[in-house]
Amino acid sequence: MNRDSKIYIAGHRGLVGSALHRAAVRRGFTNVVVRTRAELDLRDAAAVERFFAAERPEYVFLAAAKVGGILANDTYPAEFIGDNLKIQVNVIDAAYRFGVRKLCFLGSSCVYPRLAPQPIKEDALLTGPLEPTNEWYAVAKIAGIKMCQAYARQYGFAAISLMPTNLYGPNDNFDLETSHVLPALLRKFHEARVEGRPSVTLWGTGTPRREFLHVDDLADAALWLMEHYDSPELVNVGVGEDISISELAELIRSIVGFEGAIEYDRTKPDGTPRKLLDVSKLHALGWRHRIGLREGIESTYAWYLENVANAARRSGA
Ligand code: GFB
Repeated sequence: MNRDSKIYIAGHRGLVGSALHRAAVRRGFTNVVVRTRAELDLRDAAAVERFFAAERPEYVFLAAAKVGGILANDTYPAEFIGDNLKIQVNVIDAAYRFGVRKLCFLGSSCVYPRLAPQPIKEDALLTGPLEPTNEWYAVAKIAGIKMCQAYARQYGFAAISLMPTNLYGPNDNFDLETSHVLPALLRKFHEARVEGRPSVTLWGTGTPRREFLHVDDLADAALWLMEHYDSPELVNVGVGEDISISELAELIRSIVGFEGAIEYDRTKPDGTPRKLLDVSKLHALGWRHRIGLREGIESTYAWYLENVANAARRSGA
């Protein structure tokens, strides 16, 4: 990619897309195209067609998706499969037909079987049953991977597919019903401290293990792989270490400064017991993450205070 190449970032207001946008601008890319959801509904094939015909981007990062935490996935299966399939089919097909030079597709570590051997290698894809709480999202993402591979095989279309582990950072969703665990815990501990509550209730048992990558590291990896990797075969993007949800809770509690008790609501799902990616392929290619978990959570908490908690207080909400 040249610094003046036309790059379209689909989903630039989301966690991943906004990080890609920041990273692209920081690296000196001067011709980045974005559209809000109101301007371009990516589920609308005709609208996507018109956009690609008019803009003719050279590179595409497909970071637009219907996403959410364990409960949102379980509650809205129709949207998690339907919206994601539509977005992917429309964008990948239009990108090929309107001459995009290369596309970066973003999947998820939940595409792998629920009980895949840990750490999970890329070749575990489609070797076993999926985790039921997120199989709708996973099936859509697997279809996206396969669509990229089919277009590569039949048409020679250059598409890479990255499988990020659980992500966190600025512009995350902090809604307690639909968010992922890390932003949910930041908010729960923060509000409990501010309101002087005696305890915080988390979901499940606290025993599942998860791996967390700061979204600025993911954006850096995606830009780097777009320039250094050229194969439709998957690449895992993670840190190579995981922690239990109860350990994560202790870490976030200490960062936020909450001194009360932690309780668990065992009626809520745990999800997959463990989801640690094998990142040896990524390391062999030459990329490693930089942001440590404590440092990343501290800066995300600072972002939350400035942009969500204090902003709500300032507006009287
Ligand atoms: O991040 P999370 O919602 O999704 O939940 P997954 C991770 C773990 O944290 C689960 C526990 O064991 C939850 O039960 N947890 C504890 C909580 N307290 C909370 C809380 O207050 N909120 C939330 N959200 N979780 C998602 C998939 O799975 O991972 C998506 O559903 C996607 O499809 C994403 O792949 C990366 O890690 O279980």
